[in-house]
Formats: sequence, structure tokens, C-alpha cells
Amino acid sequence: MRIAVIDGPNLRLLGRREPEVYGSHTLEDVRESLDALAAELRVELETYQSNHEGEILDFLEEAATRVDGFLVNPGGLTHTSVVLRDALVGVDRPFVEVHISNTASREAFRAHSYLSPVAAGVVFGFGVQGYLLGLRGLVHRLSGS
Ligand code: CA2
Repeated sequence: MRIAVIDGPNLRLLGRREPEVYGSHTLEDVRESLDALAAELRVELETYQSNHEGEILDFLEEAATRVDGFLVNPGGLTHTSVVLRDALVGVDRPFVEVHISNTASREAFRAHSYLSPVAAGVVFGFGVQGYLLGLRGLVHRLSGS
């Protein structure tokens, strides 16, 4: 089983700005934890981050030829991007949407996600631990158990 982890715009700032909202772990820390869990679950991971919507769409299309599912923190694109939703539906692979913060308890515009209705599952509000919970959920879903 192979899974791609996608982080959207600004997530490379993780651990460097707004620690009161997003915590102090960096994206590199998150990737290390994900790699350890992937080894335990015996799945292959690849990771990708971009600040550019179109590049994320290109990556999705290309990666879908070799992966079984996606773990996605779309960042701010969550609340704005019909095109990302269309691409995720189009690649026809299950994906789990992850948010570090509790998007339901913040500004009203963050409560709406274009992606949640088409996601296999959504995790939010557990800090960076949400990536690990999301990976477990996705692997469970893909293994059909
Ligand atoms: O809580 C999340 O994971 C978010 O997806 C993070 C996004 C935000 O727009 C979503 O509403 C919720 C923000 C992207 C990252 O921006 C950062 C800024 C400073 C430090 C770390 C990340």
C-alpha cells in the first residue's frame, strides 16, 4: 500500500509561526513521525508540500498513478478551492482531510470545507497528532478491515 501526504500553502511555516495555534512541531517533525508510523503499519509514504494550487493539482494527478490514497492538509485551500475538490474527486482515490487546529472553533470562514463532503474522513483539533490519526484511518479504510 502506498500513500501520499500533501501539505498545502504555508504549512512549511509549521513550528515557526503562530505556535499558540499550530504548536511547535515542524513539518519535518511531522514527516518523521509519519515515517515511523508508516513503517509500523507496513505502508509506503511519500510527502509533498506546495504553496501553489496548480502544482498541487499536477502532483495529485501524477501521484494517483502510483498511490492508493492521500492524506491531505489543504491549508487555506480548504475554505476556497473548488478546483482542489474537483481534482480530489477526479483522481478517484480515497483521501483523509487533516487539520491541526480545530477549524470549527475559529473564524466562521474556517468552519466550511469544500473537501469534507468528498473525503473518506476528516480529523481536526488534535494538533499534529491528527496526521497520525488520519494515516491510521486511511490505512484502515484502504485495507477494508
Ligand atoms: O489547522 C490546520 O491545519 C489548517 O489547515 C491550517 C491552515 C488554515 O488556513 C486552515 O484554516 C486550518 C493554515 C496553513 C498554515 O499556516 C501556518 C501559519 C503559521 C504557522 C504554521 C502554519
